[in-house]
Amino acid sequence: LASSMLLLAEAIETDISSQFELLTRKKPEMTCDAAKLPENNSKNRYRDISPYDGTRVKLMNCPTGDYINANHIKMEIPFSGIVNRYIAAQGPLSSTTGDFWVMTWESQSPLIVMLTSLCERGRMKCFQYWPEQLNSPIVYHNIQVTTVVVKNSNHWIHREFSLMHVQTKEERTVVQLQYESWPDHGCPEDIDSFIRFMDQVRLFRAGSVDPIIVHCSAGIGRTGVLILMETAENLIESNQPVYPLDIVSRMREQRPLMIQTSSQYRFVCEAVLKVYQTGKVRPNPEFCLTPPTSTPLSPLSVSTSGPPTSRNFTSWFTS
Ligand code: PTR
Ligand code: PTR
Repeated sequence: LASSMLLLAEAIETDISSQFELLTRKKPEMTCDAAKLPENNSKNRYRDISPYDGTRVKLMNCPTGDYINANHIKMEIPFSGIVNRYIAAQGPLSSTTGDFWVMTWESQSPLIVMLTSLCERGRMKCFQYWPEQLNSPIVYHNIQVTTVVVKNSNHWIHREFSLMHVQTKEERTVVQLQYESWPDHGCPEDIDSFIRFMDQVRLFRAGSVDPIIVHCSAGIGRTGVLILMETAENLIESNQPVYPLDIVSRMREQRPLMIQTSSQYRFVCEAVLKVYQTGKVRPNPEFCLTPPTSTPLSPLSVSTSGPPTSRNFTSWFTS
């Protein structure tokens, strides 16, 4: 039995990867022209990662122009009234740090989720865009930022920044949660700590109608994993089926390439399953790797009859 389970597990793994690999990585009809303008070229961390024009975040009052490498992402949870808003962004460069704080201010975001270290394997992944020293403000464009709290736990760091708009003197606090131990192109080392981190993210989102800002280095791979995870958790809690492929498609309609590798996709499917299995007893939602073939991929579909061709992810892993 053990060996046949192993064979089955291998088959599943191949299946998960191949389904994921078939998804469109970038919508051909969506342009990314603003990223390629001469004045914006140097604002992109990676030449091959550009935001769609249609959903890009436009800065309203920024001395360096309206462009930043970031997209608005909206994930609706049908029938629940929940709409989670995100800004998915690249990790700031030293030259775009002011732009990043203008974006944070103008979006009224309560929370910045950072899913990268500053430096990985000797390569810079993100500029340290906040003041290292406590209570030593730095002004970025027209936003004064003061680090007021730093708390370390095993896998993440909790910081709080006090922001003040230099002209209006309006003040605001923003929480930043930085998850460490998650290299780009990879997966978190520890599934349980990632799930606990998600609880923190959701706690600090606190039902906000304003977007939370999520960034890694490119703002696609790890950022995509986090958004899929929160969406799936909300679906499970509102007793609705979870179609992870469908969620990936919805994200990629709003920012290209979201979730970078099939192992990241597999990781997040496992994390969703774990949340489902260890969660409070709820009516059994479906967790299906294949969306119903009879309905289009978008918008996020809810089937009452169950997908005709799907295989139930749960049964693969519980037996
Ligand atoms: N061209 C870059 C590279 O592959 O190195 C783009 C890139 C970088 C893509 C990081 C994804 C990356 O991961 P993440 O979005 O999780 O920071
Ligand atoms: N607990 C998981 C398992 O062994 O099934 C750990 C795991 C996670 C294994 C991701 C493989 C994973 O994907 P990949 O081999 O594609 O990196």
